[in-house]
Amino acid sequence: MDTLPILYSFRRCPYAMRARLAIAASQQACQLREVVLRNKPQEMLEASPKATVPVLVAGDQVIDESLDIMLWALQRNDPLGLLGAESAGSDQTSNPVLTSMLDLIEQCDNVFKRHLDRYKYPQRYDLVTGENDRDAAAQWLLTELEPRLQGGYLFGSTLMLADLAIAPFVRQYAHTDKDWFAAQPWPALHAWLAEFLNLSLFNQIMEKYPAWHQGMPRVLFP
Ligand SMILES: N[C@@H](CCC(=O)N[C@@H](CS)C(=O)NCC(=O)O)C(=O)O
Repeated sequence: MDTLPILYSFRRCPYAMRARLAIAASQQACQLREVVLRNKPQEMLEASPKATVPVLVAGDQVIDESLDIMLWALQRNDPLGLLGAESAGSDQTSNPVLTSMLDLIEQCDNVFKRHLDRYKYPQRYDLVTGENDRDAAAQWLLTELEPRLQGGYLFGSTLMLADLAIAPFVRQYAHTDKDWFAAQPWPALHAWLAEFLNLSLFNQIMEKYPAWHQGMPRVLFP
């Protein structure tokens, strides 16, 4: 068990959620270390001085970007075909679906996330209200996600990497003002988010764990 990879995680962080989703989907056993962001463990900071969660430590390898953790896990084992059917064990660049998914995820992490933060915490950005950013983020949801979701998921009729990588951020957006979100005429997006929130995979990764400290019993994940 000592050799199991260690995942530093924070339950409510959408980046950590996407990492946990991919690790759970890949059935890769890890030791989960729940982090308190204002009191990060020294062991995590030594592994990754950039000090964001999630961080995965697997032997000598330290992976401290959530998307890289997803790819690491799913390239080892992808029983749900989340990377695209032909990708198992193959070169990422030869998988056009994966390339398109990575492009959409990059837009989420750059364009959508920026507006999400400003919508959720306008005072941190010296804004009187977050409404302009709420609307700019909505524009991205409408033009980039809603049309794609006609098949049920972002890349067709089955759950894939992009759904797991993006849904935690849309969840955060929806929860910022639930009534406003529910009133928007976005049927496919509403159905997709509701289904994501109902996934047993999602409920599994939202289990609560006490904050980790050296010496406490290991928490096996998933
Ligand atoms: N690009 C990073 C971003 C991770 C990130 O920003 N995580 C936040 C929590 S949601 C964090 O750890 N922030 C540092 C802090 O709040 O101290 C990734 O994809 O893993």
